[in-house]
Amino acid sequence: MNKLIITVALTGAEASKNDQPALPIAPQEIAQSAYECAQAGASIVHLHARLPDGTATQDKAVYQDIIAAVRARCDVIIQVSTGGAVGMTAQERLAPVELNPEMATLSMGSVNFGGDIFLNHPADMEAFAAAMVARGIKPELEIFDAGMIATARRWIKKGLLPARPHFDFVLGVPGAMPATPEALMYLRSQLPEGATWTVAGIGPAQLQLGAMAIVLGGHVRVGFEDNIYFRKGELATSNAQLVQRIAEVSRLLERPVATPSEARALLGLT
Ligand code: KMH
Ligand code: ZN
Repeated sequence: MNKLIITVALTGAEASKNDQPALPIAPQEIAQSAYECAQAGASIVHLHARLPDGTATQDKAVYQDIIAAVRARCDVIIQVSTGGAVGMTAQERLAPVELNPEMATLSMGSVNFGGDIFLNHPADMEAFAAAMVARGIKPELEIFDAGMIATARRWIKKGLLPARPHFDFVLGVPGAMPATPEALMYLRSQLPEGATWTVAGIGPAQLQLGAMAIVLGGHVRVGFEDNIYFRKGELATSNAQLVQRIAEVSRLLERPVATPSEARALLGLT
């Protein structure tokens, strides 16, 4: 079986320092967290940016500061968010792509998102995909519900997305696909030929579905964006603590963890 790629979603757009005091917000905090996670076994960092007051932003300059601070510390694969936060315009969301990161997320459809709607108009998504392809950025296709894989398959056929796509199944968002083993197995059964996949379980499912993915040959995303707890009622002390745990589970299951350069080879990054 391939080595395990661990992605860490360090910050997200939703949680605050009130919810999780160790949430990294400032560029230097995010970079330090990225470094600790890389030491613990993460090979991809999924980045969101915040303003000093904690508000989510897609400001290119803030992303640039974060990326420079991460790069000064380690060689982890950088994946920027184009999801941003609910309510942002498409133009705002696309801004960090201009920094030519190795990867960027691409949400494959609209979905209820807790009490909000995470809107992804097909025309915007197509423009996002074209911008990534033109810049040689590998998209990570964010799948919140089953129909989104069907969209991805159609788009691959039409040549709008690269062959050998990489998917992220985000399971357990209230309003979207639940974080159940059955949901994961169904999504996996729908993947196109040659695809790689990772799973981002929300809350306690981060560990449970992560363990499933390790056994099934998929990859795993952990981190505060999706889960701020180590176990029920106990906040995690850091993103790195969550990375350490999933890396340990993988080693116990005899699946070694990929380094960033091994992850680049697995994902076909140049
Ligand atoms: N914050 C969510 C509304 C992504 O990063 O691409 C969207 C999100 C997805 O976080
Ligand atoms: Zn995100």
